[in-house]
Amino acid sequence: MKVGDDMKFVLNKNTPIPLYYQLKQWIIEQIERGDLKPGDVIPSERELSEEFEISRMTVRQALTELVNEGKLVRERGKGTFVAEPKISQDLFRLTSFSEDMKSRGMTPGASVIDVTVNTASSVLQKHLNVDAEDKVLIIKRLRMADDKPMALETAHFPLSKFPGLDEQDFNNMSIYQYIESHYNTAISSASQSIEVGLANETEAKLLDISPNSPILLIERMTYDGHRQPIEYVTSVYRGDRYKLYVELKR
Ligand code: 16G
Repeated sequence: MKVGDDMKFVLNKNTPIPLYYQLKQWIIEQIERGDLKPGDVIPSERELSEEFEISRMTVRQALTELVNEGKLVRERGKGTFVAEPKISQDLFRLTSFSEDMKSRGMTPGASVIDVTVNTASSVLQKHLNVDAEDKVLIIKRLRMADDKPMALETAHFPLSKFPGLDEQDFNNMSIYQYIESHYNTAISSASQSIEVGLANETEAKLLDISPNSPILLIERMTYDGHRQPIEYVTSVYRGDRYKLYVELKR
């Protein structure tokens, strides 16, 4: 932010548009134009109120709304910064995390937290269409974009359908790509539900957010070309880094 220019003329004190709102819009414009970049520091309330010749209350209202809307982040003892932009997930396209991140010019990452093979619980028998004695592979991974944690995924796969899948190393690799190329299986469709939640201590630590931060809880069932279940996943996405996008027709 170019403090030092004659800021007081940026805001128009002779219109009915509230000053806090004008300041807020001005900051949004700076972000959209790229004059303010993710991680840039925002001057203090005192500096802004002096530059713009407005009260600190007015500055605080503008900054607080921008923090609440996720455009700025406040770090205690450090200051207020421009937030990383949110990743918009298209709800009508079935993509993998790796494809999603690559299409945005980011490097996808995966760090395995836990891998287990169990007999199918009654819930998994139903979801994956398997019997009680069938084995299910459960993979818990932290997903990253450019090395920053974005989501926690717990994926369940029927091992009878994918023999040997449990022997793979799933760090930094695409499971969808592996399944499609090694098992002659097309990942064709999925059904998904999305809910809002608050991060517990463990999730917060892994995702590098504060406990009780807003998160998106996504549950997905993925099917092959014959509408046979391939995967059941529960994921926790960072609410400060994700937004959901749909194209509507009428
Ligand atoms: C996405 C899927 C998840 C899938 C993963 C595969 C959602 C909510 N989840 O994150 O079901 O397991 O992609 O990604 O979209 P990969 O091929 O990069 O391993």
